[in-house]
Amino acid sequence: MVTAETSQPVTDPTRIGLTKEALKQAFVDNLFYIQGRFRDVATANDIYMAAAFTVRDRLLARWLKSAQHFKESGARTLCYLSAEYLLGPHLINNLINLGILETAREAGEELGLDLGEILATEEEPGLGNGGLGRLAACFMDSLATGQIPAIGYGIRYEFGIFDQAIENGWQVEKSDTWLKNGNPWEIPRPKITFPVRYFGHTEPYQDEQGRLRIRWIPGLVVEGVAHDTPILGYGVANANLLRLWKAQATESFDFQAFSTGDYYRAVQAKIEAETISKVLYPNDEPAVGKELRLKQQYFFVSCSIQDMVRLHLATVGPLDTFADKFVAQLNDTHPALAVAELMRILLDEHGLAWEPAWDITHRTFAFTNHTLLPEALETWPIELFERLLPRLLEIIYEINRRFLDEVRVRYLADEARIARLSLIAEGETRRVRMAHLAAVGSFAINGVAALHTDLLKTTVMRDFHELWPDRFHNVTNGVSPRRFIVVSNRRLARLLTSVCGNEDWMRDLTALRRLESLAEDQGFHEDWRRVKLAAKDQLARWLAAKTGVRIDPQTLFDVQAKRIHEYKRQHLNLLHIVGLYQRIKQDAQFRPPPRTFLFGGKAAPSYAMAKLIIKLINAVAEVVNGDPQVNGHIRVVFVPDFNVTTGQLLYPAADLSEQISLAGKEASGTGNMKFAMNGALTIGTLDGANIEIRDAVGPENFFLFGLTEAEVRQRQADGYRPSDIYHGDPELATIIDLIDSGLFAHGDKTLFRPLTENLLRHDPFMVLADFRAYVSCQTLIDEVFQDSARWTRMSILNVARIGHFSSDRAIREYGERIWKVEPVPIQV
Ligand code: NBX
Repeated sequence: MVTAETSQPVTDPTRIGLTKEALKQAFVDNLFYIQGRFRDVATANDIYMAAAFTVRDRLLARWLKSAQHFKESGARTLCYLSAEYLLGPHLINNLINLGILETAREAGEELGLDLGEILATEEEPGLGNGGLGRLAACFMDSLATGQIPAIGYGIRYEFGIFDQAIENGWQVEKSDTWLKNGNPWEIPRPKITFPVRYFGHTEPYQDEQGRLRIRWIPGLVVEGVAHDTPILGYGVANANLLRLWKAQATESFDFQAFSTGDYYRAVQAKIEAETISKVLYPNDEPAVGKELRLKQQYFFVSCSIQDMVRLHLATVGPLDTFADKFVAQLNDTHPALAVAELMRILLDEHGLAWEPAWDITHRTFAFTNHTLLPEALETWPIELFERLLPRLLEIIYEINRRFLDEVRVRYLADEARIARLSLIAEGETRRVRMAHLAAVGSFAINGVAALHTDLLKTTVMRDFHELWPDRFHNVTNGVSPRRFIVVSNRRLARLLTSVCGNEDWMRDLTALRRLESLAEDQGFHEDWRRVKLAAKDQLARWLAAKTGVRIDPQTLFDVQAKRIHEYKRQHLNLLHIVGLYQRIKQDAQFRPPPRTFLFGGKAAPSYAMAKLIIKLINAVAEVVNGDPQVNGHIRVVFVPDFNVTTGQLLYPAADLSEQISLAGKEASGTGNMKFAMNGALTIGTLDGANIEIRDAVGPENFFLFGLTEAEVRQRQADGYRPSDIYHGDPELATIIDLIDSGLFAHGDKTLFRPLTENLLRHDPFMVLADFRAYVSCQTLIDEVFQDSARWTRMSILNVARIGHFSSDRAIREYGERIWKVEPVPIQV
C-alpha cells in the first residue's frame, strides 16, 4: 500500500502481516526494539506491551487509510462529544476485530506465552461512570463496524473511575492508575493543541471592516493536547479516531504573565492547568456543581470544536458548509457548552454575523438525554459562569433573548411558560440550565428507550416538545455484541457460530433468530447448558482466587450488577434475600432451589445511602454465608470492583438478571441487554428498555413484576404511605425488623437505621410498594428454574430474539434518522 501523502510504502510484513509467523516476528521485534528487553528478563508488562504494539501496528494502516479516504472523499462525519468513554480492554477487542484471535493464541503458544495471561495484564481505561460512558464505547465500536466516518471526542483523564475495594464490608475508593505502565493504544499529538480560555473579561472593538466585534481577554489559558486512539470496526478495514484531550499549561502565556523569577508560581500554574484532565468525577447521577467540573466540560468542548473547525477549514473550506461536513452528538448535557462555543468561534474568531452563525450551529448539534431524575439535571450558577466563562455567558444570554422573543410571539406573552423555557432559571441564585441550552441549540433531541422518550416529552422537556414536536426522537440504546458476546463469552460465540453456520451474526445480531428452531431440541439444550455451566464455573474459579469466596456453579446465579443507586433498588433484592434466610431457618419444609446472589457495583463516594447499601449487602452476606443452617441453600456475594472486565465474567455466568428499578426511573438500562444476550432471564419492572426487551423476547420469557409508571404516579398522587404497607405485611415487617435488630451488625441497632427509616417514612423509590409482587415473582422463578427444559428454552429464546438491542441497530437508527450519515467502506 502506498499512501498519497507520504508516498512511503507500508508493506513490511512484520508490521502488517496477519499470519502466525508475522505476529511472532513482530512480537519478538517489539519486545526488543520498543521495550528493550530480552525474553528471559521481560516482565508481564513488557510482554503485554510488545503484544499490544504488535496489534497496534496492524491497526495503523487501516486507521490512516480511513482518515485519508474520509478526507479525500469529503465524507460527512459524525462527532460524538462525550465526557466519558468506558472502553474496557483494547487488546482482546482488536484481536477479534482483526480476526486474528486464534492465530495470536497459537503464535503465543509457540513462543511459550499464554495469551490469556497477556490479556489479563491490561489495565482497562475506566474513563466513565456507568451506562452513559459504556454506551459511548459501544457506539464507537458500532460506528467503526458500520463504516460510518466518526470522531469520538472526550477527556483523557489521568485517573479514571476509582477502583473499589471492600474493607470490613464498606466501599473504599482507591485511585485508578491506569496509565502508570504506559498506554500502548494512544498516540500523543503534541502538535495538535488548542488554547482554552478561562476567567478574565470581554471588550468590544472595531474590526478592519469597521464592524463591532467582541474580544475575550482571558485570565488563564490552558492548552489541550490531542491523544489519539484508533477504534477498529469488526471485520472491516474502517478505523475511526477517538481523540481525547489532555490539559497542560501554556508556557508562553503563564510564564510571561508572572513576574520574572517567580518560578514557584509558574510551576503552580502548570499544576493548576494539568488538574483539569486529572480525574473523572465519580458521580453518575447527581450533578456535582464544582468549578473544576465546569472547567473540564469547557476544556474538552472547546478543544473539540476548535479541532472540527480546523479540520473543516483544512479540507472543505468555507464555514457555511460546516454543518454539511459535520454533525455532532451531545452525550447528555456535559458537552452542551459546545453550542455556545461554536457560536463564539464563528462570531468572534471568524467574524460571522449572528444569523448565519446560528444557522450553522443549529444544524450541527443533536442532543441525547439520559435521565429524568431532577437532581441529575445540570444547572450552573450564573455567578460561576460569569467568572469562569464570561464570553460564553454573553452568548448564552443572546441565544436566550432571541429564543424567548420567539416564544413570546408564539404564545402571546405567556409569562409562566417563558420562565419555564428560559435558559436561565430565576431564583435566589440564578442558574444556567444546560438541558435548555442543548435543546435550543440542537436540531434533534432524543431519549434512550421508548418509555423514557415519552416521559421526556411529557415531563422535563414538555414545553420544548410542545414548541418543536418534530425535533423529538426515540433511539433505544443497544450494546456491542462484539464486546458482550464475542469477547466475554467465547463458548457461547462458538455455539452461535456453529448454529448459524458462519460468523455473520456478530455484525447482524438479528441472525440469531435461527436459534428459535432449536428451542425445543434436547441435544441443543445440553450444549446450551454446558456453555452456561462453564461460564459459571469460570466465574466461581475467578472469585475463589480473587476473594477466597466459594460459590457453587450448580446453583441459580442471580445477579444484580450496576451502579448502586436507590432508584435501582438493590435493597429490594436484599429484602427478598433476608426473607428467604428467615424462612429457610424457620421452616424445614421450605427448600427452594439453591441460589447464589451476586451483587456488583460502585457507589458515588459522596452518596452515603448507596454506601450503606453496599455495607448491608456485605453484612447480610457475612451472616448468611456463615450460617451452617442455610449453607447449601443461599449464598450472597458482593463482587468487588465491578467494571467492564469483571462485567465480562458476570454477564455470561448469570441465570437471572435483576432489572428492578422503580418504573419511570431508569432511562433505558443497558445491563439488561448484556445479560439477556448471554442467556440470562430477566426479572424486571416495566421500566426503560425492559419494556422493549420483554416485547421482543416474548412476555412468557420474561419475569415481570411491579407497578407501572402510571401506577407509580397515581400512588404518589394519592399520598403514598410506606408504613401502611409495613403494617399490612407481617413478613415484610419481620424482614425490616431483622435488619433493625442488629442481627447483621454485630448487635448494632443503629447502623442501618438511615436505610430502614427512610424506607418506612419516605421510600421515594417505592421499594415497599413493589415488595410483595417481587417476592411472588421470585417464587415463580424458583418453580420455573426447577424445570430445566423450560428454563433452557426461555434462555435460548431470549438470545434468539435479542438482536434488536445491538448497538449496530442503534447506530443505524441515529445514522438514518438523525445524523444523515452514510457508510464509507475502506479497502485495504
Ligand atoms: O445512561 C445512564 C442511565 O441511567 C441508563 O438508564 C442508560 O441506559 C444509560 C445510557 O443511556 N446514565 C448514566 O450512566 N449517567 C451517568 O453515568 C452520569 C455521569 C455523570 C453525570 C451524570 C450522569 N454528571
